[in-house]
Order: sequence, then C-alpha cells, then structure tokens
Amino acid sequence: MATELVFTATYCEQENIEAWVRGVHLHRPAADILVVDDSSPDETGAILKRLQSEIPQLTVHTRPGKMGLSSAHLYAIDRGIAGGYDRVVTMDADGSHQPSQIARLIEASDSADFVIGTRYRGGSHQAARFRRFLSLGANKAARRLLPMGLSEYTTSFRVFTPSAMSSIDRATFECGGYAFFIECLEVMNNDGLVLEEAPIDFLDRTGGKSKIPRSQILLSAKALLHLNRQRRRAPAIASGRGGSR
Ligand SMILES: Nc1nc2c(ncn2[C@@H]2O[C@H](COP(=O)(O)OP(=O)(O)O)[C@@H](O)[C@H]2O)c(=O)[nH]1
Ligand SMILES: [Mg+2]
Repeated sequence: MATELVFTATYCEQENIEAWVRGVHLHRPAADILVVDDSSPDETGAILKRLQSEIPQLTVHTRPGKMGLSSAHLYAIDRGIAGGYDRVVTMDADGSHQPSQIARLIEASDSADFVIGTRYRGGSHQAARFRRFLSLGANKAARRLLPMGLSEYTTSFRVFTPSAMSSIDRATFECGGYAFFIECLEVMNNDGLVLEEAPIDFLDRTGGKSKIPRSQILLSAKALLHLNRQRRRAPAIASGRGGSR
C-alpha cells in the first residue's frame, strides 16, 4: 500500500480547517496529514489540537509566526522525503481545494513524476470574478513565457512523487512569495521530470479572508519575466512538451 502525506499550511483558518482535516481523513483514510500553522492568532491552533486527539494521523507543526507559504511547502517536501512517503499532496485549507478530488491527482501520478490540479483543461474555476480574472491572466502569461505543456501553473493542489520531491529538495529557489509555485514547476521541468495535470473544481474560500498581498501580483509578474530570461540564456534546457497541448 502506497504511503501518502497530505499537507496544508494555515494562517487564520478557524472557519475552514476542521472541514479540511475531516474531508482529507474521510477521503484518504490511510494518509498521514500534516498542517503547518504559523501560530494563527485565531482559534486554528486550538481546533487542530482537539482534532489531533481524535485523528492520530494528524501532525501539526507550529511555527513561531507568519513565515509565508513557500517555506511551509518546502517543509512538507522535506517531511515527505524524511518519512519515505510515496506521495506528498499539497493543498489550501480554505475550501478552495476539495479533498474528494485528491484521488484524481493521485491516479494521474501513476504515470507521471508530478501532477498539478488544473482549472482550465477539463477543470473549473468557480471563485469570484476578480479572482478568476487574476488566475487566468497569470496562467496565460506563464503558458506563453514558460511553456511546458501545462495549462495551470499557479494553484497549489499538487502531488509529488519521490522524484519530484528530490528535484525540489535539490533546488535553490530565487523567487519568493506566490511566484515560488511557478518556479517549482520550472525546476522540475528543467530536471526533465514528467509533469501532468488532472482537472479540479476550484471554489471560493468557504470562510475567512485571503492572505495574498496585492503586491504579490506585481512580484509574480516580475518573477515570470526573470524565469523567462533564464530560459533564453540557457536555451539547451528543454521546454517540456512544448506547450503545444
Ligand atoms: N502557515 C502559513 N499558511 C499560510 C500563510 N499564508 C497563507 N497561508 C495558507 O495558505 C493557504 C492559501 O492562502 P490564501 O490566503 O487562501 O491564498 P489565496 O487562495 O491565494 O488567496 C491557506 O490555507 C492559508 O491559510 C502563511 O504565511 N503561513
Ligand atoms: Mg485561498
């Protein structure tokens, strides 16, 4: 039986975290669950503590303060390697990513090194209009500047096999913030890994507020241009499946 670690990061998710943990436990009963909480100043920590007494598969790693998403995701990959897991699944805890759809991504990972949930090729984006507009713009730009056969670059609903985990583990990341999620794909593509997609239905967060600072929009655009420049300087690197799908 393959071993799975399902991970999310939380900052002030008191309205959503219980449903996420219960949903993951229901749909992936054999999986271990990891939450990296940055000492959320709301009830998130207390809720997780209560859930831990009921669900032994749940581990909570509490960091001293808000340290951002990229380091939380790198920690999960590190735990995946250290624990010898066959798969690490990463998700948001706010209700946008549905635990019932983990199975699709896991299935697609049978024939790939890495799988990302796509809202574009067979999936759907059901968030508010401004969010849909932002996601579409970022993904269109990424397809053009960093073609690698994917339609989705930005969402964090992903599955890493051991080869993907070690590719990420070996890399040095230059882009912080949300651009980290795009750079992860570029790193694995440069390593020649097979990157696949599986359709997901992305919903608006159930409760609470988004933590994405607006400044990240500009920073992500700058990061995309930077990664594109790097590609042009090193043209020998394959552009995956050529973005022709
Ligand atoms: N641990 C941790 N989690 C975070 C941080 N920022 C966001 N998150 C979590 O990351 C996920 C995505 O964040 P969200 O605010 O929904 O971003 P958006 O969907 O891009 O608007 C949620 O589960 C958040 O609680 C952070 O600095 N630290
Ligand atoms: Mg969100």
